[in-house]
Amino acid sequence: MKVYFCGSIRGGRDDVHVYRRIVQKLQSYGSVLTEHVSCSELTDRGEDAEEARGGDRAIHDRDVDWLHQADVIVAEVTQPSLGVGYELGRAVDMKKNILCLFRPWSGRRLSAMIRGAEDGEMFTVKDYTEEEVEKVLEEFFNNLKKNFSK
Ligand code: 6IA
Repeated sequence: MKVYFCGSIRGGRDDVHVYRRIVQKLQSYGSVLTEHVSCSELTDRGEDAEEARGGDRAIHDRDVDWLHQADVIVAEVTQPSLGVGYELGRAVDMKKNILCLFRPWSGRRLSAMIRGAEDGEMFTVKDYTEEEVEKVLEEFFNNLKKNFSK
């Protein structure tokens, strides 16, 4: 299974430790195409090898290509990010299976365009605390596997 993980980069890197935990768990289900999103060395500043390799156009085109390849999209949406919102919009259009993870204890309110996209089928929004992240992912992937085998 190919998993595309979305997390904030230029939107701010405060939650990178949570992204790391999510990606580690996701790797037990398949290959994570966007493992770099969880790397603490990747900053929101831009002095980054990715830029040297072709800039924002190359990043965008490669990520959209990976979105097409992905079987499932998992996004941590607590830290607002234009890039994550864009990826989710594109993924909905591609009719991908999507899980959005949000931590209400952050004091933030999730965008209505994400919360309101929940459809009980392909687009799931799950409120969670950091401590329960592995359990939440287990539940989601167990259900997903059941539906895949139908
Ligand atoms: O708007 P944001 O930067 O917060 O968007 C983050 C989302 O866009 C992530 O889920 C990534 O999949 C994607 N994305 C944004 N920037 C990059 C990137 N390098 N490499 C890969 N995916 C990206 C940019 C590094 C930059 C700080 C030079």
